[in-house]
Amino acid sequence: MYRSAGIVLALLLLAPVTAGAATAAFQTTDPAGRPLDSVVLSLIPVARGALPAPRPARISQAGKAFSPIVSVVQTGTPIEFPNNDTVRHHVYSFSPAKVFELKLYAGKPEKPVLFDKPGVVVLGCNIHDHMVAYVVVVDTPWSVVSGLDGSARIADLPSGDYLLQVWHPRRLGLPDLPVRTIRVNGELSEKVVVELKP
Ligand SMILES: [Cu+2]
Repeated sequence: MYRSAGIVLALLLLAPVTAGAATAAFQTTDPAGRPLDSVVLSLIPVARGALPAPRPARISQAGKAFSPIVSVVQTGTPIEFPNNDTVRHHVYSFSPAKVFELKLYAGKPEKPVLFDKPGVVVLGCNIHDHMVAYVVVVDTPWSVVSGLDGSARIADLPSGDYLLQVWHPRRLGLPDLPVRTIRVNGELSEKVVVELKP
């Protein structure tokens, strides 16, 4: 009696989490099969429905470097740029997807910057030429950046058809990789090979 009540309760608790939500696991490598980090993987739903609202993001500066160096955000995401260094930074972008500058500042700038157009945004600092970061802005909340071991996963993925878009900082200036269609109706595991500039 107690046991069956427990099982019913467990099923009730599980149902809302698993209903139509899968996880996509990716393994990214270079053509030689070596794990590749910093690969941006985006699953863009083919059927355009209402998407969840973008969640705020953050790119901080510490040790005269951006962190993270590679980000992917949904179109419409506000990004904060807190400066954790004692020196001041002057963050800017000339990329068509987002032209902006945060003039010489310490601490946290007053307002986040709204990334409102899809595309690749290259960030720099006027004071420290070696500082660089990349923000990939995509029309989907389902995206991820691969880790040092080349693995990445996207959770809570509703069933349906998606376009898999792939990007890497060392592909700047190269033609976009072909977009692949992926059907999600359960757990998914994909290998992704990325050719880089020599
Ligand atoms: Cu700087």
